[in-house]
Amino acid sequence: MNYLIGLLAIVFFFLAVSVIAKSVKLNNKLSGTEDDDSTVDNFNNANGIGMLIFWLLFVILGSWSFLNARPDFLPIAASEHGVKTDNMFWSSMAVVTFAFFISNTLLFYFAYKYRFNKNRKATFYPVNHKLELIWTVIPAIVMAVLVFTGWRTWRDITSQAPSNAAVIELTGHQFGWYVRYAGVDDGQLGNVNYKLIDETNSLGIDFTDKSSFDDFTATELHLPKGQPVLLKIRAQDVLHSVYLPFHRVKMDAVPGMPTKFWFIPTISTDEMRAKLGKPDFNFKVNCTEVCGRGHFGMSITVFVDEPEDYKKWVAEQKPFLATNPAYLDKVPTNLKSKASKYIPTEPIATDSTEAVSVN
Ligand SMILES: [Cu+2]
Repeated sequence: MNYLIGLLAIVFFFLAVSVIAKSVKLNNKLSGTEDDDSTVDNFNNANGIGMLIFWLLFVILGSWSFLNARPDFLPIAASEHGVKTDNMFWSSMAVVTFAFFISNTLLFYFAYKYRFNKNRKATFYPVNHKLELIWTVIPAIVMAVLVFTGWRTWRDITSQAPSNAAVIELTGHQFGWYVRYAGVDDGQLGNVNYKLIDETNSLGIDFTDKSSFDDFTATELHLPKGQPVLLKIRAQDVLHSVYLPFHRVKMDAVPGMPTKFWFIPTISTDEMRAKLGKPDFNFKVNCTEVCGRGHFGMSITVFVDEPEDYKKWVAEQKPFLATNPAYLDKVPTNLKSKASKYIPTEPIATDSTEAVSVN
């Protein structure tokens, strides 16, 4: 439908030009002003008016297309830096659109106004240093301000995460995300080693590292509202990419090269549901690197909880070692007593595949 309207607009534009050209010619013939140069004059007149019509149509269609596409723009920003990058995007957009509109309006208007007229002589105007200085210095300042604010925002986004950040690991694989939390006790993720991967320990968690003992895995992502979150991102096979559109978080997951992204979620799931008027709404992590056949299914649900709810959820989670006590065998003798703290005295059902794998 939209393509049809666009096509019709172009066809009508050319029709309008040819009709105007013809009527100008006819008018000249009737009024007897047509002489030897008349064909050239008529073409110039038609082109001049055509320039104006083109710009008018461009502005109308451009504005319509912008307004029409609005529902497909990025959703409400639900993170601190997201608001900043959105502001930066829209202020850059405003500056660029303003400059584009002014310069092109003048361009098309002058093409019309100064079309050939045999009674007019062109002015020779070789140089004006003042004018050149103005149109060089002003854009240079504006560009410098845009680049500087961009650099500052980028520096903040890519800076070290605060030490109190919730550390969460997201590992992409064909086809899903493994989620691992740093645990309740040390707030540190234990080492992983691909050689230790087996059908239960899909991440290859290394139990010779005492930081691993309290780590727990999950099938969904819980984030505390208003607190820093550090995502440590890895991939096990091919390139994947972590994308949380509402939080303006996007970072590639690269095999053999851990990446990270830290941010502060500002809107809880409940608040966003109320804002959007969609009681079933959920934030999502999606994969935005086409990584194979099941790429489309690489999506997990994200819950942004109030800090106390988040704490409660974390406290309810069982460390990997607690659900899989058999891995106590992998713990070195000198750390066994520390590790066995996490093993429940009454063995609980080992349902590890469900706890670890996603999709
Ligand atoms: Cu993917």
